[in-house]
This record gives sequence, C-alpha cells and structure tokens, in this order.
Amino acid sequence: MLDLTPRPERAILVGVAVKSDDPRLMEQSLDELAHLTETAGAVVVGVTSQRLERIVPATFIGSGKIQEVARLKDETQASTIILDTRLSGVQSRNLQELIGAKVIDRTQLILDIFASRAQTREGKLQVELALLRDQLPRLIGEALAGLSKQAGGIGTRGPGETKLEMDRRRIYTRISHLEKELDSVRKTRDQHRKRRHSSRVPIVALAGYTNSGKSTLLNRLTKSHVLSEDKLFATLDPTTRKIRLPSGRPAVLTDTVGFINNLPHTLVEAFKATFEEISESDLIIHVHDAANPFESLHTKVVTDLLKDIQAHEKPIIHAYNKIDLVTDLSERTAQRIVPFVNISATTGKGLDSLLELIGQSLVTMTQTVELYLPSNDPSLVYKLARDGKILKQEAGAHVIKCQVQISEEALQRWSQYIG
Ligand SMILES: Nc1nc2c(ncn2[C@@H]2O[C@H](COP(=O)(O)OP(=O)(O)OP(=O)(O)O)[C@@H](O)[C@H]2O)c(=O)[nH]1
Ligand SMILES: [Mg+2]
Repeated sequence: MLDLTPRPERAILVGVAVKSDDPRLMEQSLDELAHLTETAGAVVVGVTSQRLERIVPATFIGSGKIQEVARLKDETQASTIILDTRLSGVQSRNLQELIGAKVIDRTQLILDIFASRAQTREGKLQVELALLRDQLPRLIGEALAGLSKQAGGIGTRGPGETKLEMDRRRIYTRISHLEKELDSVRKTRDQHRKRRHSSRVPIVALAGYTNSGKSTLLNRLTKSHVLSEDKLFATLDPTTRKIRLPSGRPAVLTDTVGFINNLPHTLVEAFKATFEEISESDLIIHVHDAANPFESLHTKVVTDLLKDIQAHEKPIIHAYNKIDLVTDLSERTAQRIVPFVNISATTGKGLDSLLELIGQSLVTMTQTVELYLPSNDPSLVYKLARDGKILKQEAGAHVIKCQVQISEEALQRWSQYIG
C-alpha cells in the first residue's frame, strides 16, 4: 500500500546567545524551541548552539557554526534550520544559501503555530495581520537582496504564505483592510462584554504561560471539554464558560491564548482583541505551572505581558497548578506571590479554596451599574451616595436613573433597584 501521510519535516535547532547572557536561559529557550517545533508538527533531528562575542550582521551566527550546521544537515537529512532568535530577511536569505536548507527563526515558528491553530474568523484575521506585519520588514530586506522563492512547510504556512510575493503596497492595503475588519470584530466583542458587565456577572480571566494548565482548569471548574494538551498554544481563541461561586453567585470564566518568552511583538499587537478579554476582566487568575523548573522565568514573562496589555492593576489570584507533580512543596511555598493557592487541575486538589478565594476577591469588587430609584422617595439618592459614587443621574417621570460605582457588597442592599 502507498503511504500517503506526509513525512514530518526534519529540523535542526540552533540556540544563540551573546556572551553576557545567562547560559541557563539559552538552555531553557532551546528546550522550549524544541517543544514549539514538535507542536508545529516537525521532528527535531539535531541541536546545536553558539555563544557569540557579537552578532555577525550578515548571518547572525559565525562562519564556523554555519559550516557545522550544514554538515549536520547532510548527516541528518534535515530540511529546515530553526534559529532561536529573530533574523532579518537578509540574514535568513544568506543562511539559506550557505546552508542549503530552509531557514526560519523563532518568530516565524510561533506565527506558524498560531496560523495552524486559528479557528475563528477573528483568530484567522489576527494571525494574518501578524504574519503580514512580520513579513513586511523581511520582504523589504528580500527585495533589496533580490527576491528568492520560499519553500512550503513550517514557518511559511498560513494565510500569509501566498502573499509573500505581494508587493509592499498590496501588503499595506491588505493590512489596513484587516485592521478595519478587526476593528469591527472588536466592537462586537466590546458590546458582548458590555452586556455581560451590565448584567453584573463578573468576568474572571485565566492568564498564564502556555501549557500551564489553563484549559484543564477551565474544563475542571466548568465540566466542559475545551481542548487541552501537552502542546504549546493549544488554545488560541477565547472561550467563555459560566461558573458558580460558593455563594451561589454566577461568574464567567474566560480561557485564552497562553504567553511565551519572546512572544513576537507583531502577535501581541495583532492579538489585542484577544488580550482584551484579560485586560477587561474583573479578576485575573494567573495560572502557574508549579512543576516547571523555569517557573520563575515564566512568571516574569507573564507579569511583563500583563503590564504590556495594561492588565497588571487588576486584582490577581496566583494559582500554582500541577501541585500533584511537586514534591518539595513547603520549600517552594516561600517563593509564592500572594494571594495564592496551590491546585491541581487534574486531581481537583485545591479547587475549592480557589473558588473560595475568587468569591472573596469579588465581594469587594466595585462595579458600575445603573439603578432605577423611584422618584417619590428622593432620600434614596442620598442614601445611595453613601454606599457608592454616583456618576450620573437622570430624572424621569417616575424613576431616577443613577449610574453608580458601587462595591459588590453594598450592591446587595440595592439589588431591587437594578434595571
Ligand atoms: N500533572 C498535571 N498535569 C496537568 C495539570 N493541569 C494541566 N496539566 C497538563 O498540562 C498540559 C497542558 O494543559 P493545558 O490545559 O492544555 O494548558 P494551557 O495553559 O491551556 O496551554 P495553552 O492553551 O497551550 O496555553 C496538558 O497535558 C495537561 O494534561 C495538573 O494539575 N497536573
Ligand atoms: Mg489552553
């Protein structure tokens, strides 16, 4: 019988660091690159790395390393070389010619995974936008160096692939078209969110490093079946599910794209709408993979990204997940960021405490709501002003409509006047 399943691409990974970098970081990053490569559907057939005194402008890595990679490529019959850095268009082209194989960088690999993962229209639009924005500077470099034809496969897949040869102007036109379309998607999403906000159901967003267990946690808490697997970026599009807090109060839980070190800036920009699910939430659960040896590095990446998307001032609960895999728990607990809770999304350990903590965090949450007070009792407005901050008042024939910023706790006294 004919075997029609395509042979997976064979890839060689090249780690790079400048002399001053912490060697542990290069190792971690290279491990992660291997995981990314597998996620993209290729097999790693060789790994090498170089610590550079300084970057070689034309090729990034030095000539000795290039020769070594070319030899390794022949030995292993690799078709793709992946450099753990960001290359310019000219650098990839030069390396491609010198090595005689396709050369891509970390950014292209991540974009490729996103391209294969995007499900919704919004996800696809965002990925295409990121791809085009990423290609633009490379293309300009290529155009200067004389355009070469790209092979298919990882790093060149996705909505952007056929557009590689579009001229700059067409790319610009497409980019502005995509931006407009995304804008309208964002507006619709905004309206949905507003509706959720005005229905006073608090929104709790899961955020964290990729593969930390966010989807597993969502599934466990809401008894649903969102894809969760041991791959990076298993989740791309936001998913929202209802949960019930111990008090009986409903809330919605949102699961979305994970973070990673050196997440391409073009992706962060293009995925603004997705990240808004986090920055517009009432509470963030930062899910940590407590069993990962590089957990503290991951935490820094997530914290920085939350800052980038202006979500760092939200109330945050730190959920240290995969506690079932951790043996030296007490030692690690000293390094936890508060408020925290140790959990295992797979065994269910600690989830009651997590829900408890979510409930407590939301009790003091202030929100803006509209209350309709009967106009025959003007003293109500004064009483309301003691409980919250009145932002707007509109007197009608029978009711006074008050927009008020009020804590969840105080709101319970006014629930009969909610519109
Ligand atoms: N042992 C153990 N494994 C877990 C736990 N939680 C999640 N996992 C595993 O970790 C892997 C990643 O889980 P996901 O839920 O897909 O992670 P995620 O954060 O949603 O990842 P992305 O969507 O890729 O960002 C899966 O193989 C899960 O089975 C846990 O508490 N204990
Ligand atoms: Mg997920």
